[in-house]
Amino acid sequence: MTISGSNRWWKSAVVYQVYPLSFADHNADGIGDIHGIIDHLDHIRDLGVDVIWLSPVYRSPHDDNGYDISDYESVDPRFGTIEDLDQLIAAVHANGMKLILDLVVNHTSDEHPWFQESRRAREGVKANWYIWRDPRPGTVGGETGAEPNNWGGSFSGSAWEWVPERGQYYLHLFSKKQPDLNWDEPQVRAAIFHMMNRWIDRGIDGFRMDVINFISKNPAFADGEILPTGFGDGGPSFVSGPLVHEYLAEMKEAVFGHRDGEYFTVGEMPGVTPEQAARFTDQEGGQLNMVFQFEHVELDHDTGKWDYKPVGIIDIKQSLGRWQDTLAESGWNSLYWNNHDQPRVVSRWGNDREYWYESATALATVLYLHRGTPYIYQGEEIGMTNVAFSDVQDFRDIETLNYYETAVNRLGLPSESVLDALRRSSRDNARTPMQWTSETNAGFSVATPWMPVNENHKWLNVAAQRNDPSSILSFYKRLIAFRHATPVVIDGTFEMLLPDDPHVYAFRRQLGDDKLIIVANLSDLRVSPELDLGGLRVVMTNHAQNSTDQELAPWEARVYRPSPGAGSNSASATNS
Ligand code: TEU
Ligand code: CA
Repeated sequence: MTISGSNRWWKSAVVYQVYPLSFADHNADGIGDIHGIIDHLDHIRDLGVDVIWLSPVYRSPHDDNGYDISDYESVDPRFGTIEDLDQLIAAVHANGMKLILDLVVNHTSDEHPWFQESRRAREGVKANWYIWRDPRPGTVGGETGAEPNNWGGSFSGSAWEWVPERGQYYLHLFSKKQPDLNWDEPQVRAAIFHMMNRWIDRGIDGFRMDVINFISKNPAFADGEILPTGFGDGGPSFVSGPLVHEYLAEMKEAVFGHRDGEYFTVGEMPGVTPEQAARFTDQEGGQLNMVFQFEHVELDHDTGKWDYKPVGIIDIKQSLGRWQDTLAESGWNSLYWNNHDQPRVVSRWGNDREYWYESATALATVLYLHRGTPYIYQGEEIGMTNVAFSDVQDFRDIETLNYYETAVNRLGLPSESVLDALRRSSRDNARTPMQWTSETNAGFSVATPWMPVNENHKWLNVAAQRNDPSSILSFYKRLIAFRHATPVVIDGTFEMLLPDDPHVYAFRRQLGDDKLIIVANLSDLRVSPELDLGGLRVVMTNHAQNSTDQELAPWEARVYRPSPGAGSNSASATNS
């Protein structure tokens, strides 16, 4: 596989993420499963999607909903069997799409046989497969303060767990049931690459790689700066760490080097900078097709994800614009508002009350016409919203529940304000069951779902939107078709317009003589942006009355293109 070359099909692809627990339950046990996905493949195909990214379906104790894997080569019984997965791969291909699997190899489950063996003793074949460290000198292992350093884990508490059998701690950047693999051990890398090859041989088309820029840790394991949680920030020691490029280059060679054809690779990379991303995805020397960056989805975090601060349109434009600019010459962007870890964008940066349809479609228009590969998270295409759970019992996510416990019981914060933070920022906002119909359990399952459905499924569902030309779903279909049919969207340059306008998101895409001007009002006000749109006509809009007026209604979005016959110099935005 070469990242360079003319057949870069993934640049024009649109990706749809399926979170299997919450997509569709076929066998009536309340949990989404592989046959449920097969049942609904026509929905995904009819959207115009090219690639499905399937979140983990491997065997797992589900401490973190499958991101804690105890067997990389088998399917968890709650989702079905390996034969079911083969059937899904075949059905996806038969529908003209591709399938990529989640690759979670920064860590395994503590129930993985590799870890079970590693934890037994300091000697042995797998003794070095995880990251083991002695207690701090002069302390007694297992007691507070004896941890090898001050790092906290992503899901609250220390990043170290004591194992008496070895008289050592192991590192877990996520839950204590997710021990970090030791990538510095060559046998670990070989085992992972072997497993990846087996999946490619089974017929999948690539991987989404979980926290893949965390795999290489600085061996000093230095204390980190103290955060409001009271723990140290280990980030500088492992975010895009010392050998990450070498390890990913080795992976690329071992898994794809001997293959013809181009596979899809996207690395999830919290904390990655645009400059680093350009190196990871460089056409020539890069190791991945694209990365998921986190900058824009952290703009509304103050001291941390549970500490909200308002974000303005200007901030979002500055951030996404910088990513467009830095990856303009080499490298490639991925484009997302949502995934299984993020609150729903129509609730977060749209207006899910008065302007639900308008804001969902305006946000889609803006993002999906940037340069890069767009990702749609299940339910985004119908404008699914955050969920207003009134009780902590309704939440399921380990990050959410651990935070609640810590905030209320250790930090002593009032439970009502902690609940407000959960309602705003919890990952469970993304994980409520997919809303197929207005019927019981939103048509997701005939049994009681593993987590509550959003009450708004009575009016907000796929069935209600499928045949309605003015629905969010129909708009997504038009937007995706437009993207596929318009080369300037894929290959054109990107230039931000009106960077200082606090309401309007506007930009120009250009390829040869063709160009697009995208103008979207991301506010509840009526606004008149100062753009010269002479010689251009509206080719797409989310607004019922197709006005040629300069004034934009709240959340109105328009895509302009040169009128037929208009000279190529006659129209430009007044930006320069
Ligand atoms: O997420 C990586 C990650 O950094 C998240 O912990 C993120 O910061 C957090 O969800 C924001 O609230 C990946 C997966 O997408 C996530 O579901 C897993 O829990 C995590 O890795 C561990 O595998
Ligand atoms: Ca099921």
